[in-house]
Amino acid sequence: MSDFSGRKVSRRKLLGGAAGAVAAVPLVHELVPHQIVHDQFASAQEHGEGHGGGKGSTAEFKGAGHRGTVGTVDPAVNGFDPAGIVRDFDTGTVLREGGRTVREFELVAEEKEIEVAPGVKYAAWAYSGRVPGPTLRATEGDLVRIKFVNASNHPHTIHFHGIHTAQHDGVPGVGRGNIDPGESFTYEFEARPFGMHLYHCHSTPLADHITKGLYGAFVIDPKKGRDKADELVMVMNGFDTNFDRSNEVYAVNTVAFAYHDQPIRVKRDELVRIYLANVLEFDLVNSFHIHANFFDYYPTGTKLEPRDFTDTVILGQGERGIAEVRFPFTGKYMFHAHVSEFADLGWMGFFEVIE
Ligand SMILES: [Cu+2]
Repeated sequence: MSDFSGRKVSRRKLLGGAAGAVAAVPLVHELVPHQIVHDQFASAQEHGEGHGGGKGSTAEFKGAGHRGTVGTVDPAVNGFDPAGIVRDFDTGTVLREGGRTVREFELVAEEKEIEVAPGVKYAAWAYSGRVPGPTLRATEGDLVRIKFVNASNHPHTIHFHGIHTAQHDGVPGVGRGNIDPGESFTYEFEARPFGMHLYHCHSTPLADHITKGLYGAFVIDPKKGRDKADELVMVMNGFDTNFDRSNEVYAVNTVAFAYHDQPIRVKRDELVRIYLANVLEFDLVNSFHIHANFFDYYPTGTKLEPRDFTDTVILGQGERGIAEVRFPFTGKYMFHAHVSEFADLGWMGFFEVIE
C-alpha cells in the first residue's frame, strides 16, 4: 500500500492518520532520522558489549553481556532512580474522618526532560517529577483524596482505574473534565476493588498523553492484607523518541537496562511480590518472563487465588497483575519481555539472589 507520494504506508501510520488530531504527524516524521537509537545500541555491540560479547560471556555474569548501550543513566540527571522506584510506595497522608481512614495524596503534572537510555533524552510529561509517577497505595475501603495540580502548559487529567463516580473519573467533558494549566482539582473516591491498578492522564490525543509519561501504579491492598513479602513495582513502559508512533526504547520503570546494570537484589527463599503493569502505547502486547523459576500469577490482583503457575505472562495495553515468586538458588537470574525486540531495546534486567 502507498500514499500519494508513492511511499509505503504502514498499517501503523494509517491508524495514526485516522486519529485526526495527529493526521499530519506521520508524513512529517518521515524526515526525522529514525536510526539514532538503533545506531547508539549497535555501536555498543561493535565495542564487544553485544550478545555473547567479550566479558559478559562467562556463565557467571560479570558485565554488560546483553545490553547494547554504552554507559549508564545518572539518576541525578532524572531526579529519580529505577533502583528506588522499584520499592517506593506512597501511602499518602493518613487521616481519620468519622471512623474512616482517609488517605490524601498530591500529584503535580509538569514538563520534564528525562534520559531514558544513555544519551537518549526524551521530553516527558511527568506526575510529580517521575516517570512512572509515584506508586500510590491504599487499603480497600479507605477514602482516597488526590489533589491534582497542573503545573504544565497543557490540559491534563488523572483517570484512576477502580470503581467510582463519573465526576471523579478524570475524563474530558465529564465532571470537572480537563484540568487546565495552572488549575487544580481533587479527585475523591473509595479505594476498591483491591488489586493492582493504574492511573493515567485521559486528555486527548490519549496515546500522546499516556506515552509522554503521565501514568503510575495504584495498589489497593485487601482489608486482611497479603502475606509478608519483599514487594516490587514494575511499570513496563516504552518511549517513541523520534515521534514515528512506535517505540525506540523499552524498559521497566523508564530507564533501559537499569536492572541489567544494577540487578534487583532479593533473598533466597523469601517471598517476592511483583506489582506489574503494562503502559506501553503503540505496541499491542508486552510480556514478562523470569528465568530459571516459575511464579504464581494473579491477573489484576483482584482474587487471592492465583490463576497461573508460569514463567511468562502476556499483558495487553493497560493490563496488570501480581506475580509471586521465591528463588530457591542464589545467583543472577534474568527477567525480560519475551517479546525479544523489546528485550534487545532495553526491557531486560536481573535479579541477584543472595543468602
Ligand atoms: Cu495529559
